[in-house]
Amino acid sequence: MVGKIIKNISNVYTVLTKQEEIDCQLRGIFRKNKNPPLVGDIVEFDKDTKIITKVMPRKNMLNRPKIANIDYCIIVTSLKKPDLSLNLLDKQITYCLINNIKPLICFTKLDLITKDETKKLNDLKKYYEKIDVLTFDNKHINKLLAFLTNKVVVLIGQSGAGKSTLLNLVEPSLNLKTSEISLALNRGVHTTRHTELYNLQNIWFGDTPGFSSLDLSIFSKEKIKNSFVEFLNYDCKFNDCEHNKEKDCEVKKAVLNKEILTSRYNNYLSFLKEASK
Ligand SMILES: Nc1nc2c(ncn2[C@@H]2O[C@H](COP(=O)(O)OP(=O)(O)OP(=O)(O)O)[C@@H](O)[C@H]2O)c(=O)[nH]1
Ligand SMILES: [Mg+2]
Ligand SMILES: [Zn+2]
Repeated sequence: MVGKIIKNISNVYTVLTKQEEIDCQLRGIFRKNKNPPLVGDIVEFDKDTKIITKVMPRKNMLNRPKIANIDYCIIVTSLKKPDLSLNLLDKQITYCLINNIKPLICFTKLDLITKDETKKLNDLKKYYEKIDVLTFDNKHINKLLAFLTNKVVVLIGQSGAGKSTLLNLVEPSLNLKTSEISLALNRGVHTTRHTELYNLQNIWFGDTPGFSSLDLSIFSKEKIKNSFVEFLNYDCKFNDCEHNKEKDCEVKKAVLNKEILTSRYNNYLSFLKEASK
């Protein structure tokens, strides 16, 4: 039989077929394998033993959170509690693009920011839209839903950002567990512990455990550079310009001219330092 893995908690993989959900286990070969099946995978399994025997080729995957075959990734980004981190936001955008997944941003906690901060947010939204990253917020989810019909969409972001809350807004009867952040640490308390796909309003949504940091060190400088798509609009003197220490760099000029956000450029330099080669 064939189905889609919609949930994985330790050794149990819940597979959805056309008729039902069936809890399956892995064949030994997968357990030794460094590349086990993921939530989102289409798999073959034995109807009697309920053992997964084969994973179909994937379109794409993420390692953190672990999930496969995604159309869009919503980067759920809290403005306060936990506070907005443009470094983490840009890192998540880079992470999605390197993995061939289209990122969107959903801002949360707009009710907790000042008028001045709202104005800054609107400028920020314009910039990200210009580089082809659509932005939404959790006060206007209908706009988001209309856009995502029939897609597989994974929610990623810091613990406490409001991922599970967003899905409860889409479908209140879902009633996913959510928790207030720790005020002492100003960060979430890791409420969601596993990745699970939910079909809500004809969209597959993946709720995932939050993280506080992401590691880009396995990626090359070249890949990181190419993920800053706005840099590709500039012709530097050297073709392989890293936009770093080089003189006569058009990207650096564009930062000075305020065509490129200073935060984007500084985050780029910080990611380069992390890169593998
Ligand atoms: N004021 C305000 N609070 C919000 C908003 N969205 C979410 N919250 C609150 O933020 C807290 C964390 O929300 P969760 O949905 O649990 O966050 P999460 O991203 O799922 O966190 P993890 O499961 O730990 O990764 C909860 O107390 C929510 O009620 C919002 O737009 N405004
Ligand atoms: Mg959650
Ligand atoms: Zn350059």
